[in-house]
Amino acid sequence: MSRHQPKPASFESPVHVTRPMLPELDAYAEKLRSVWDARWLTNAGANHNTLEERLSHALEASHLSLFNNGTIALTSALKALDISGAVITTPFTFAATVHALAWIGITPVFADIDAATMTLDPRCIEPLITERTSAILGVHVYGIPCDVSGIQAIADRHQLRVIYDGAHAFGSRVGSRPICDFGDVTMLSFHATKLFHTAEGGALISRTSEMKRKIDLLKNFGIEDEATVVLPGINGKMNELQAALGLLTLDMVPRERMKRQRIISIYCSRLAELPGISCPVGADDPESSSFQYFPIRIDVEGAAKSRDLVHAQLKAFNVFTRRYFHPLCSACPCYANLPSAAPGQLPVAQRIAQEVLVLPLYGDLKDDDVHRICDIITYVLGSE
Ligand code: T4K
Repeated sequence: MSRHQPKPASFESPVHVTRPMLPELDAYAEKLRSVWDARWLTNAGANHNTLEERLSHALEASHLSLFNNGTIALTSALKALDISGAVITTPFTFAATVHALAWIGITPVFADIDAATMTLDPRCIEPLITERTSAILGVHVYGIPCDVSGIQAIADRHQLRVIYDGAHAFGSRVGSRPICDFGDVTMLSFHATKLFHTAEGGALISRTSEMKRKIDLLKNFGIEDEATVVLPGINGKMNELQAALGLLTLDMVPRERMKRQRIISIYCSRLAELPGISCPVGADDPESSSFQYFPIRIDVEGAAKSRDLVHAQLKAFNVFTRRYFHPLCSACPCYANLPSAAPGQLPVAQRIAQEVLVLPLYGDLKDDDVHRICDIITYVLGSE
C-alpha cells in the first residue's frame, strides 16, 4: 500500500513502450496502386528513389542510401569502409550493433560510457587502441549524440574510421548540424518501433559520392551491370511496399514530433521532482532531440526501490516499460569472455544498465494517459 496516495486504476489495455504511427489505410492503398500498375516491386523502384531523395532533403544528407533494415545497413557500412581486426564500441546498446561486427569476423572491444550522455566516453577509448584497431563504432543511444568531436580527435590521431549507429537518431542535431554530418558513415533504422519508419528499413549516410556508389553496389549483391559483379555484396534493398509506407509516414513526422515533445515535457515536469528519479537533459528540446525514446533513471538509493522492481510493478497496471539496454551487450554469453567485457572495466555502463527505464512514448498517448502513467509511477515508488 502507498503511504502517499490511493491506488490508481490500471489501464484497460496494455500500454507499450512505443506504437508505430500509421497513415490512413486508404492512403496507403492509393500509394500501392501505382506499384500494382507498374508491377515494379523492388530493385530501385520509383517509391524507393523518391523516398531516398525526400529523406536526403529532410536530413540534409547529400549521400543517403536506403536499406531493408538497419542491421544489414550497419554491416554493409563496415564492409564499405573495409573495416577489419578490432573495433571499439559501447556495451550499452541493442545487440544488433555488436552483432554487426561479430557477423563479419570483427572483434568488438567494449569501452565504458559517459554517465551523462550514456554514449562512448572518449577517455575510455584511447587506452584500448592496439595495432588491430581499425575503427570506432559509436551509438547515439536514445538519439543522444555521442561526443562527436572527442571521438573524431582520437580517430584522427590514430587514423581510425568512425562509424555511427544512429538507429535512434533520426532528426537529432549537434548544435546547428544534423547528426549525420559526423563520422565516415552513419546508420539509421526505420524499424516499426522508430519514430520515422517503413515497417522494416534503414539507411546509410556517407560523406562522398564514391562511398555512396560503393554502398549502393554492396546492397545489390555488388552488381554493376548485367554482366559484371564487382564486389561481394549482399541483398540490402528496400522494397516498394516499404518505401511507399515511408513516403506517407515521412509526412507525419513533424506532427508526431510535436506530440512527443509535449508528452516528454509532461513526464519531465511530473517525474523530475520524485526522489531518485532523473530525466535526460534536453529530452524535450526540438532543436536537438530525436524524440525517439524517453529513458528515466532510477537510483535505488534515492528512490528506495530498484528499477527492476518498478519495471515489474508497472506491469500490474498494464504499463509495459522497457529496460533498454539491459543486460549490457558485454554480458551476453557470446561476448562475455572477451577481455574488454570484464564488468570491472565498465563500471559506468554497469550502473546505468541497472538504472534506466524507458517509458511509453508515442503520439497516440493522450495527455491524460501520460498523467495516469505518472500517477502510477509515483504510487509504485511510494508503495511498500
Ligand atoms: N542499433 C540499435 C542501437 C538499435 O536499437 C537497433 C534496433 C538496431 C541497431 C537495428 O536496427 P534494425 O535492424 O531493427 O532496423 C526493438 C526493435 O525490433 C529494434 O529495431 C530496436 N533497435 C530495438 C531497440 O527495439 P524489441 O525486441 O524490443 O522489439 P519488440 O517487438 O519487443 O517491440 C517493442 C514494443 O513495440 C512492443 O512491446 C510493442 C511495440 N510494437 C512493436 C512492433 C514491432 C508495436 O506496437 N508494433 C510493432 O509492429 O526490439
